[in-house]
Amino acid sequence: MTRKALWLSATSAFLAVFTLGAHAENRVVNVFNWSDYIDSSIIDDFTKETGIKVVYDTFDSNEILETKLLAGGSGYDVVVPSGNFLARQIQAGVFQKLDKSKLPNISNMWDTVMERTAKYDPGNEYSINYMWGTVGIGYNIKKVQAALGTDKIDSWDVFFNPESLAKLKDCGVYVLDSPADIIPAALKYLGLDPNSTSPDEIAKAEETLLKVRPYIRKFHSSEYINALANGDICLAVGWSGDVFQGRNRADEAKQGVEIGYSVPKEGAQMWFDQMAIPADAPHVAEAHEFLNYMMKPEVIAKSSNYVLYANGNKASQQFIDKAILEDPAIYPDAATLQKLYTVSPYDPKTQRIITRTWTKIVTGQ
Ligand code: N2P
Repeated sequence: MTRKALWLSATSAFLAVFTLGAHAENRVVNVFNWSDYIDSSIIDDFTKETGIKVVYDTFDSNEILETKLLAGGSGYDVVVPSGNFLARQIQAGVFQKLDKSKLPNISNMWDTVMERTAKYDPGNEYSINYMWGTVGIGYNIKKVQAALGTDKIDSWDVFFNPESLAKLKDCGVYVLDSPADIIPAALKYLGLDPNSTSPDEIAKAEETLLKVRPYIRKFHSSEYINALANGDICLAVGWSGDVFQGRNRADEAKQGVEIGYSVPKEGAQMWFDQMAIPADAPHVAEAHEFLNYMMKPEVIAKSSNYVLYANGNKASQQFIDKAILEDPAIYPDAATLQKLYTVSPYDPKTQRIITRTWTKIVTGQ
Protein backbone atom coordinates (compact mmCIF):
# COMPACT_ATOMS: atom_id res chain seq x y z
CA MET A 1 0.00 0.00 0.00
CA THR A 2 1.34 3.42 -0.86
CA ARG A 3 1.61 5.94 1.87
CA LYS A 4 -1.24 7.91 0.33
CA ALA A 5 -3.53 4.90 0.05
CA LEU A 6 -2.76 3.99 3.64
CA TRP A 7 -3.60 7.48 4.75
CA LEU A 8 -6.84 7.42 2.78
CA SER A 9 -7.99 4.13 4.21
CA ALA A 10 -7.10 5.23 7.72
CA THR A 11 -9.06 8.40 7.19
CA SER A 12 -12.09 6.62 5.86
CA ALA A 13 -11.98 4.13 8.71
CA PHE A 14 -11.80 7.02 11.12
CA LEU A 15 -14.65 8.78 9.33
CA ALA A 16 -16.76 5.63 9.34
CA VAL A 17 -16.31 5.15 13.08
CA PHE A 18 -16.83 8.81 13.74
CA THR A 19 -20.00 8.93 11.63
CA LEU A 20 -21.40 5.82 13.27
CA GLY A 21 -20.69 7.27 16.68
CA ALA A 22 -22.27 10.59 15.79
CA HIS A 23 -25.23 8.77 14.33
CA ALA A 24 -25.75 6.79 17.53
CA GLU A 25 -25.58 9.97 19.59
CA ASN A 26 -28.00 11.76 17.32
CA ARG A 27 -30.70 9.17 17.24
CA VAL A 28 -34.05 10.88 17.78
CA VAL A 29 -37.72 10.00 17.84
CA ASN A 30 -40.37 12.71 17.53
CA VAL A 31 -43.48 11.77 19.47
CA PHE A 32 -46.84 13.59 19.36
CA ASN A 33 -49.17 12.37 22.09
CA TRP A 34 -52.13 13.63 24.10
CA SER A 35 -51.46 15.95 27.04
CA ASP A 36 -51.50 14.41 30.56
CA TYR A 37 -50.94 11.00 29.05
CA ILE A 38 -47.59 9.67 30.29
CA ASP A 39 -45.36 9.40 33.33
CA SER A 40 -42.41 11.43 32.03
CA SER A 41 -39.90 9.13 33.74
CA ILE A 42 -40.78 6.62 30.99
CA ILE A 43 -39.33 8.97 28.37
CA ASP A 44 -36.12 9.41 30.40
CA ASP A 45 -35.79 5.67 30.93
CA PHE A 46 -36.26 5.03 27.20
CA THR A 47 -33.44 7.45 26.38
CA LYS A 48 -31.18 5.93 29.04
CA GLU A 49 -31.80 2.46 27.74
CA THR A 50 -31.57 3.12 23.99
CA GLY A 51 -29.63 6.35 23.59
CA ILE A 52 -32.52 7.67 21.51
CA LYS A 53 -33.54 11.21 22.37
CA VAL A 54 -37.29 11.80 22.54
CA VAL A 55 -38.77 15.06 21.33
CA TYR A 56 -42.19 14.93 22.95
CA ASP A 57 -45.02 17.28 21.93
CA THR A 58 -48.63 17.19 23.06
CA PHE A 59 -52.10 17.99 21.76
CA ASP A 60 -55.62 17.66 23.17
CA SER A 61 -57.70 17.28 20.03
CA ASN A 62 -57.99 14.67 17.30
CA GLU A 63 -58.86 17.45 14.85
CA ILE A 64 -55.55 19.22 15.52
CA LEU A 65 -53.60 16.01 15.03
CA GLU A 66 -55.54 15.20 11.87
CA THR A 67 -54.89 18.59 10.31
CA LYS A 68 -51.14 18.09 10.78
CA LEU A 69 -51.20 14.55 9.46
CA LEU A 70 -53.22 15.39 6.35
CA ALA A 71 -50.97 18.35 5.56
CA GLY A 72 -47.99 15.94 5.59
CA GLY A 73 -44.42 16.66 6.63
CA SER A 74 -45.34 16.89 10.30
CA GLY A 75 -41.91 15.53 11.21
CA TYR A 76 -43.51 13.19 13.76
CA ASP A 77 -42.46 9.56 14.06
CA VAL A 78 -45.12 8.36 16.49
CA VAL A 79 -48.62 9.84 16.82
CA VAL A 80 -51.65 8.70 18.83
CA PRO A 81 -55.03 9.28 17.15
CA SER A 82 -58.24 7.78 18.52
CA GLY A 83 -59.54 4.78 16.59
CA ASN A 84 -62.37 6.56 14.78
CA PHE A 85 -59.92 9.14 13.43
CA LEU A 86 -57.17 6.59 12.77
CA ALA A 87 -59.53 4.61 10.52
CA ARG A 88 -60.04 7.38 8.03
CA GLN A 89 -56.40 8.49 8.28
CA ILE A 90 -55.35 4.97 7.26
CA GLN A 91 -57.68 5.32 4.26
CA ALA A 92 -56.07 8.64 3.40
CA GLY A 93 -52.63 6.97 3.30
CA VAL A 94 -51.29 8.88 6.28
CA PHE A 95 -49.60 5.89 7.98
CA GLN A 96 -47.12 3.16 7.14
CA LYS A 97 -47.63 -0.49 7.99
CA LEU A 98 -45.81 -1.53 11.14
CA ASP A 99 -42.83 -3.85 10.75
CA LYS A 100 -43.92 -6.49 13.26
CA SER A 101 -40.50 -8.20 13.08
CA LYS A 102 -39.22 -5.12 14.96
CA LEU A 103 -41.98 -5.38 17.57
CA PRO A 104 -41.44 -8.64 19.48
CA ASN A 105 -43.25 -7.23 22.53
CA ILE A 106 -46.49 -7.31 20.56
CA SER A 107 -46.96 -10.75 22.12
CA ASN A 108 -47.84 -8.91 25.36
CA MET A 109 -50.90 -7.28 23.81
CA TRP A 110 -54.44 -8.19 24.80
CA ASP A 111 -56.56 -10.01 22.22
CA THR A 112 -59.81 -8.61 23.66
CA VAL A 113 -58.65 -5.06 22.96
CA MET A 114 -57.09 -5.97 19.61
CA GLU A 115 -60.41 -7.41 18.46
CA ARG A 116 -62.03 -4.07 19.19
CA THR A 117 -59.32 -1.93 17.62
CA ALA A 118 -59.46 -4.10 14.48
CA LYS A 119 -62.73 -2.31 13.79
CA TYR A 120 -60.65 0.79 13.05
CA ASP A 121 -57.45 -0.86 11.84
CA PRO A 122 -58.27 -4.24 10.26
CA GLY A 123 -55.67 -6.79 11.30
CA ASN A 124 -54.05 -4.14 13.52
CA GLU A 125 -51.54 -3.59 10.74
CA TYR A 126 -50.95 0.10 11.34
CA SER A 127 -51.39 0.69 15.03
CA ILE A 128 -50.92 -0.45 18.60
CA ASN A 129 -53.22 0.44 21.45
CA TYR A 130 -51.77 2.93 23.91
CA MET A 131 -54.68 3.56 26.29
CA TRP A 132 -58.45 3.28 26.20
CA GLY A 133 -61.18 4.83 28.31
CA THR A 134 -64.60 6.40 28.40
CA VAL A 135 -66.37 9.74 28.03
CA GLY A 136 -68.34 10.51 31.17
CA ILE A 137 -69.10 13.07 33.85
CA GLY A 138 -66.53 14.36 36.30
CA TYR A 139 -67.93 16.34 39.20
CA ASN A 140 -67.24 18.06 42.48
CA ILE A 141 -69.14 15.93 44.97
CA LYS A 142 -69.81 18.63 47.57
CA LYS A 143 -70.72 21.37 45.10
CA VAL A 144 -73.08 19.12 43.19
CA GLN A 145 -74.67 18.03 46.47
CA ALA A 146 -75.19 21.68 47.42
CA ALA A 147 -76.64 22.65 44.04
CA LEU A 148 -78.78 19.60 43.29
CA GLY A 149 -79.48 18.09 46.70
CA THR A 150 -77.80 14.83 45.69
CA ASP A 151 -74.27 13.75 44.91
CA LYS A 152 -75.37 10.66 43.06
CA ILE A 153 -74.85 11.27 39.37
CA ASP A 154 -75.76 8.26 37.28
CA SER A 155 -77.44 9.82 34.27
CA TRP A 156 -76.67 12.17 31.39
CA ASP A 157 -79.80 14.00 32.52
CA VAL A 158 -77.74 16.04 34.98
CA PHE A 159 -76.00 17.57 31.96
CA PHE A 160 -78.48 17.47 29.08
CA ASN A 161 -81.53 18.56 31.08
CA PRO A 162 -81.47 22.39 31.03
CA GLU A 163 -83.24 22.67 34.39
CA SER A 164 -80.55 20.61 36.03
CA LEU A 165 -77.57 22.21 34.31
CA ALA A 166 -78.92 25.70 35.05
CA LYS A 167 -78.39 24.91 38.74
CA LEU A 168 -74.71 24.16 38.08
CA LYS A 169 -74.04 27.21 35.93
CA ASP A 170 -72.62 29.33 38.74
CA CYS A 171 -70.30 26.70 40.12
CA GLY A 172 -69.01 26.08 36.61
CA VAL A 173 -69.41 23.57 33.78
CA TYR A 174 -66.72 22.59 31.26
CA VAL A 175 -67.26 20.37 28.23
CA LEU A 176 -64.77 18.63 25.94
CA ASP A 177 -64.18 20.64 22.78
CA SER A 178 -64.68 17.46 20.83
CA PRO A 179 -67.73 17.00 18.59
CA ALA A 180 -67.05 13.31 18.01
CA ASP A 181 -67.32 12.74 21.77
CA ILE A 182 -70.17 15.07 22.69
CA ILE A 183 -72.63 14.70 19.78
CA PRO A 184 -72.78 10.89 20.12
CA ALA A 185 -73.44 11.37 23.87
CA ALA A 186 -76.36 13.71 23.07
CA LEU A 187 -77.77 11.20 20.58
CA LYS A 188 -77.48 8.43 23.16
CA TYR A 189 -79.24 10.57 25.77
CA LEU A 190 -82.07 11.10 23.28
CA GLY A 191 -82.36 7.34 22.81
CA LEU A 192 -80.96 7.58 19.27
CA ASP A 193 -78.05 5.76 17.68
CA PRO A 194 -74.84 7.51 18.79
CA ASN A 195 -73.47 6.68 15.33
CA SER A 196 -76.40 8.24 13.53
CA THR A 197 -75.55 10.01 10.26
CA SER A 198 -79.10 11.27 9.81
CA PRO A 199 -79.07 15.07 9.45
CA ASP A 200 -82.44 15.23 11.25
CA GLU A 201 -81.14 13.28 14.22
CA ILE A 202 -77.93 15.30 14.36
CA ALA A 203 -80.15 18.39 14.34
CA LYS A 204 -81.96 16.99 17.39
CA ALA A 205 -78.64 16.57 19.17
CA GLU A 206 -77.77 20.15 18.23
CA GLU A 207 -81.06 21.42 19.61
CA THR A 208 -80.46 19.54 22.87
CA LEU A 209 -76.97 20.98 23.22
CA LEU A 210 -78.09 24.52 22.34
CA LYS A 211 -80.62 24.35 25.20
CA VAL A 212 -77.87 23.73 27.74
CA ARG A 213 -75.34 25.99 26.01
CA PRO A 214 -76.11 29.02 28.24
CA TYR A 215 -74.98 27.05 31.29
CA ILE A 216 -71.61 25.93 29.86
CA ARG A 217 -68.67 28.10 30.87
CA LYS A 218 -66.08 26.63 28.53
CA PHE A 219 -65.40 24.08 25.80
CA HIS A 220 -61.88 22.79 26.38
CA SER A 221 -60.31 19.35 26.33
CA SER A 222 -57.58 19.50 28.95
CA GLU A 223 -58.06 22.44 31.34
CA TYR A 224 -60.81 20.62 33.22
CA ILE A 225 -58.27 18.46 35.06
CA ASN A 226 -56.97 21.38 37.09
CA ALA A 227 -60.30 23.21 37.08
CA LEU A 228 -61.90 20.22 38.83
CA ALA A 229 -58.93 19.75 41.17
CA ASN A 230 -58.93 23.42 42.22
CA GLY A 231 -62.67 23.52 42.81
CA ASP A 232 -63.07 26.12 40.03
CA ILE A 233 -65.81 24.09 38.36
CA CYS A 234 -68.37 21.60 39.61
CA LEU A 235 -68.91 19.53 36.48
CA ALA A 236 -66.98 18.48 33.39
CA VAL A 237 -67.95 16.20 30.57
CA GLY A 238 -64.55 14.64 30.10
CA TRP A 239 -62.37 11.59 29.65
CA SER A 240 -62.23 9.08 32.49
CA GLY A 241 -58.52 9.07 33.35
CA ASP A 242 -58.28 12.85 33.13
CA VAL A 243 -61.06 13.16 35.70
CA PHE A 244 -59.25 10.65 37.92
CA GLN A 245 -56.04 12.68 37.57
CA GLY A 246 -58.09 15.69 38.68
CA ARG A 247 -59.32 13.68 41.66
CA ASN A 248 -55.74 12.74 42.60
CA ARG A 249 -54.50 16.31 42.23
CA ALA A 250 -57.37 17.44 44.49
CA ASP A 251 -56.44 14.79 47.07
CA GLU A 252 -52.80 15.91 47.00
CA ALA A 253 -53.77 19.58 47.44
CA LYS A 254 -55.75 18.67 50.61
CA GLN A 255 -58.20 21.56 50.21
CA GLY A 256 -61.22 19.35 50.75
CA VAL A 257 -62.15 19.05 47.07
CA GLU A 258 -63.64 15.63 46.31
CA ILE A 259 -64.07 14.52 42.72
CA GLY A 260 -66.34 11.78 41.38
CA TYR A 261 -66.67 10.20 37.93
CA SER A 262 -69.81 8.74 36.44
CA VAL A 263 -70.33 6.41 33.50
CA PRO A 264 -73.97 7.38 32.83
CA LYS A 265 -76.53 4.60 32.76
CA GLU A 266 -77.87 5.57 29.32
CA GLY A 267 -74.49 4.64 27.92
CA ALA A 268 -71.04 6.12 27.45
CA GLN A 269 -68.49 6.03 24.69
CA MET A 270 -65.52 3.72 24.93
CA TRP A 271 -62.60 4.93 22.82
CA PHE A 272 -59.16 3.59 21.91
CA ASP A 273 -56.05 5.73 21.36
CA GLN A 274 -53.67 4.07 18.92
CA MET A 275 -49.93 4.57 18.37
CA ALA A 276 -49.03 4.76 14.68
CA ILE A 277 -46.12 5.81 12.44
CA PRO A 278 -46.76 8.43 9.74
CA ALA A 279 -45.88 7.37 6.18
CA ASP A 280 -43.34 10.19 5.98
CA ALA A 281 -41.83 9.69 9.46
CA PRO A 282 -38.14 10.69 9.39
CA HIS A 283 -37.03 8.13 12.01
CA VAL A 284 -38.79 4.87 11.27
CA ALA A 285 -36.33 2.56 13.07
CA GLU A 286 -36.44 4.70 16.21
CA ALA A 287 -40.24 4.81 16.03
CA HIS A 288 -40.35 1.01 16.10
CA GLU A 289 -37.95 0.94 19.05
CA PHE A 290 -40.19 3.38 20.87
CA LEU A 291 -43.33 1.34 20.19
CA ASN A 292 -41.61 -1.85 21.23
CA TYR A 293 -40.45 -0.20 24.46
CA MET A 294 -43.98 1.02 25.21
CA MET A 295 -45.19 -2.58 24.95
CA LYS A 296 -42.94 -3.74 27.79
CA PRO A 297 -45.36 -4.80 30.53
CA GLU A 298 -43.64 -2.82 33.32
CA VAL A 299 -43.40 0.30 31.18
CA ILE A 300 -46.98 0.52 30.02
CA ALA A 301 -48.19 -0.46 33.50
CA LYS A 302 -46.24 2.48 34.90
CA SER A 303 -48.02 4.71 32.42
CA SER A 304 -51.48 3.38 33.36
CA ASN A 305 -50.67 3.74 37.05
CA TYR A 306 -49.91 7.39 36.40
CA VAL A 307 -52.52 8.46 33.84
CA LEU A 308 -55.29 6.27 35.27
CA TYR A 309 -56.39 4.81 31.96
CA ALA A 310 -56.59 1.14 31.05
CA ASN A 311 -54.13 -0.08 28.41
CA GLY A 312 -54.30 -2.81 25.79
CA ASN A 313 -51.40 -4.82 27.16
CA LYS A 314 -52.49 -8.00 28.91
CA ALA A 315 -49.08 -8.83 30.38
CA SER A 316 -48.92 -5.41 32.06
CA GLN A 317 -51.84 -6.16 34.36
CA GLN A 318 -49.68 -7.87 36.98
CA PHE A 319 -47.87 -4.54 37.41
CA ILE A 320 -50.93 -2.33 37.60
CA ASP A 321 -52.03 -1.00 40.98
CA LYS A 322 -54.79 -3.18 42.36
CA ALA A 323 -57.07 -0.20 42.96
CA ILE A 324 -56.84 0.70 39.26
CA LEU A 325 -57.24 -2.81 37.92
CA GLU A 326 -60.26 -3.38 40.14
CA ASP A 327 -61.94 -0.05 39.44
CA PRO A 328 -64.76 -0.81 36.97
CA ALA A 329 -64.64 2.80 35.74
CA ILE A 330 -61.09 2.09 34.51
CA TYR A 331 -61.06 -1.64 33.77
CA PRO A 332 -64.79 -2.15 33.16
CA ASP A 333 -66.53 -5.20 34.59
CA ALA A 334 -69.24 -6.96 32.59
CA ALA A 335 -71.98 -4.68 33.92
CA THR A 336 -70.09 -1.52 32.96
CA LEU A 337 -69.12 -2.92 29.55
CA GLN A 338 -72.82 -3.37 28.83
CA LYS A 339 -73.25 0.40 29.02
CA LEU A 340 -70.40 1.25 26.67
CA TYR A 341 -70.65 1.93 22.95
CA THR A 342 -68.02 2.68 20.32
CA VAL A 343 -68.19 5.21 17.52
CA SER A 344 -67.41 4.84 13.83
CA PRO A 345 -65.55 7.38 11.71
CA TYR A 346 -67.75 10.01 10.08
CA ASP A 347 -68.05 9.89 6.30
CA PRO A 348 -67.07 13.21 4.62
CA LYS A 349 -70.64 14.45 4.25
CA THR A 350 -71.55 13.72 7.87
CA GLN A 351 -68.25 15.23 9.03
CA ARG A 352 -69.19 18.52 7.33
CA ILE A 353 -72.55 18.50 9.13
CA ILE A 354 -70.87 17.70 12.44
CA THR A 355 -68.30 20.47 12.02
CA ARG A 356 -71.00 23.03 11.19
CA THR A 357 -73.17 21.85 14.06
CA TRP A 358 -70.28 22.05 16.50
CA THR A 359 -69.44 25.63 15.51
CA LYS A 360 -73.04 26.61 16.22
CA ILE A 361 -72.99 24.89 19.59
CA VAL A 362 -69.68 26.36 20.74
CA THR A 363 -70.54 29.87 19.59
CA GLY A 364 -74.07 29.42 20.97
CA GLN A 365 -75.80 30.52 17.77
C1 N2P B 1 -55.43 12.30 27.62
C2 N2P B 1 -56.78 12.24 27.04
C3 N2P B 1 -56.87 11.28 25.95
C4 N2P B 1 -58.23 10.81 25.76
N1 N2P B 1 -55.28 13.38 28.48
C5 N2P B 1 -58.81 11.13 24.47
N2 N2P B 1 -58.54 10.25 23.46
